[in-house]
Amino acid sequence: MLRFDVLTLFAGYFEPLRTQGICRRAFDSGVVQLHTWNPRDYASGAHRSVDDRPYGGGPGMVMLAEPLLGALHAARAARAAAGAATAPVLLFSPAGRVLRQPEVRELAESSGAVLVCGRYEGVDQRFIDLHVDDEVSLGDFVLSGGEIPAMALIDAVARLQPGVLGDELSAQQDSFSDGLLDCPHYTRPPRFQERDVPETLMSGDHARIARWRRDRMLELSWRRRPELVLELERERRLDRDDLRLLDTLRANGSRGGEA
Ligand code: 9WO
Repeated sequence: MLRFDVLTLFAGYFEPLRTQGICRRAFDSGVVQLHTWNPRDYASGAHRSVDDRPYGGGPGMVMLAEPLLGALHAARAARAAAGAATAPVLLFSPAGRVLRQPEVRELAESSGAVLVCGRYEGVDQRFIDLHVDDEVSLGDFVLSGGEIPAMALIDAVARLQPGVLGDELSAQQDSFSDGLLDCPHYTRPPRFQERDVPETLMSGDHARIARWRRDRMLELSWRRRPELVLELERERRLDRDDLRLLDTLRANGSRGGEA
């Protein structure tokens, strides 16, 4: 069972995850569990402050270490009481390592994680140094808090749980399942604004369709994310047909651009 304990000042963000779409199924069936812990509940003083002004001056506020530690201890105790295995503590920040699907897959097979959602200008560095195992980034942009990255991570692992996607195969067939971008998809009608569905997809020839899809994955990945294709090539994970197409793509000199 996959259990997430989320340290957040804004537990309400996570409600839609429990009540909508694919993730809802994961929560309803109990294969994924989510518990939120509000640092404010572990704050001391009459004002129960969770933030204070930064030493050294400057704009904004910094999250206090103590209320976060109180929330972390409560989360750890609850996990232990529930018999859940110890889990890594992850903090979402653009300074972290960018999350990729192999790590998502690893997390999906684990017992979960404690997710720390920062707010304001950031978290007191001593809490990070002493209690955070890994910093996780979703990319080079700045948000107002770690909640949305936490939701993204939970969604990414929830959909990989057995029985959560209606069609078990679709989890395997998605972008990145094979280290490549996904191929284009088409549905009815056969003609839309003068554009026809690619003839191969209407042919009923399953082998030809599979090869067409694989070629489109390679072609799209080569144009937009050549490093993905080069990684598969290095790891010898391309078959002979893949390598033949790759030769053609290289000859056309279309790497990197959209030309
Ligand atoms: C912000 C930041 C910016 C540049 C370099 C390092 C940084 N760390 C943080 C940080 O920890 N920010 C906290 C969480 C508090 C402010 C809002 N936070 C946040 C997380 N903004 N953006 C993210 C984030 C997380 C993962 N992927 C992209 C953005």
